[in-house]
Amino acid sequence: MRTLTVFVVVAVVTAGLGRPAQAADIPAGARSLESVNYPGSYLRHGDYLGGIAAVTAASSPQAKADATFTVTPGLAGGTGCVSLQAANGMWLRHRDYRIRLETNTGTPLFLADATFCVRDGSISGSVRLEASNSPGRFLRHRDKELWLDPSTVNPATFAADSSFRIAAPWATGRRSPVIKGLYADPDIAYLNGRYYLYPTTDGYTGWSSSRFKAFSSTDLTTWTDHGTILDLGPQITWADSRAWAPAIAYRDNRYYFYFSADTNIGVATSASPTGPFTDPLGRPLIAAGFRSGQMIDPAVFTDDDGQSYLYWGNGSAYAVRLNPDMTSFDPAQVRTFSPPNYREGSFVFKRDGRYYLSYSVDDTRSENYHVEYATGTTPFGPWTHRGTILAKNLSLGIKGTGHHSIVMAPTGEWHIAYHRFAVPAGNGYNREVTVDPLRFNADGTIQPVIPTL
Ligand code: FUB
Repeated sequence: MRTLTVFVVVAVVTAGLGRPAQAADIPAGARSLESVNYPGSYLRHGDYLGGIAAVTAASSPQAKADATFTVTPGLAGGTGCVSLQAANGMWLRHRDYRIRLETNTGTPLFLADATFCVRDGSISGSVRLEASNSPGRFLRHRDKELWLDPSTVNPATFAADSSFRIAAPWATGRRSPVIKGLYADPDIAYLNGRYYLYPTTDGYTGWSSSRFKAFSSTDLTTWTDHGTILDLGPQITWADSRAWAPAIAYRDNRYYFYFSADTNIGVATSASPTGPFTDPLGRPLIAAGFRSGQMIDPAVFTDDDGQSYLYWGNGSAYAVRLNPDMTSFDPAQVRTFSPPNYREGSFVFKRDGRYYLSYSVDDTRSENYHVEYATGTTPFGPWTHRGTILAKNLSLGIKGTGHHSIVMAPTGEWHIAYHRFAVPAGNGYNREVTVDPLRFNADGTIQPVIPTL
């Protein structure tokens, strides 16, 4: 076996050195990188370290995913430089000259360590990856491990060890948008052992969609499309358009679907989280003009005592206790908040006895649309502003990150669903939905979300 390996190494390197190298390039998107001198072995990660390993059609889905990376423009910039992102959102970077898989901390050092400039490989069609911040050091395999090494002795062997053929991806690379197509304003919930996403259907100038859809998943990765669950045209008598920003709630074996329609807020009910939903009121729950600003962007929080609260607003944030029927409230009890920079998209959740109010800032058509939050001791505050938790990342082409919702998994981990401009060519009317981890510091404050592709 050892003899055969050595023969393959020598044969490929010799052949390679005789041929002109091809212009170095790796097209963006999902790719697998095959070792030039170990054909059938691919660049991969395992236990958060880089290496190479054999992958075949019979390999496990995990092995295929570990050998697949999404190639993006270099996080640190640079012409002809790229970064490689794994399906879990982490990036290949070098640290202490070892190639590792780590979460983007956003520091200049991380961005540079995760950026490699593409050079010609040892044979036609292969490439080498030179560290953007360590010229002369290349990503190479050594004893099946990936290191960032300079060529010292035996340049031919080194060139082969650091050369990779760009192959078709063994698995799907980029995991987002999690629901394919143009959607925005996702409300995420965990109901009956499944995650559900209820978004705005996007892709219409002026946000003029009339239909709401639902999606569900067991793993936050593979989502089932349940189709249209409410269509304003035939189903709602008092509005036809601008079907925006829904929210789901559950009480006593019924599901309550709150939605914006022509800048009113309505509520529809169903026995199933995927509908069909019907309008029990035949009128808005909150009519346009009820308070200042647009009556849009409902969100529901249910406290440990079973009391549900409705939040909504644009320009000002409003909240009120819902009556037990979930379809009415006392208008005299509506509270108004003015958190700093508040625009819209309120969301409230509770963790370790503390209430969190998060919301969108700026205009959804701006690349600067982002999410800030505040904490309080009751569902009505008073609120202490804590700062930004989610914002654009231009090095990844991620813009307009906002209108979010938050869910806790059965494992106790938290996730944030939000929309961004569709990557790469979207805007405020062409948005897409993704989900990323939400992490907390020991003092209960929220760590800035690391947006991933
Ligand atoms: O999707 C239409 C509107 O854009 C939503 O109601 C706002 O929150 C903003 O995301």
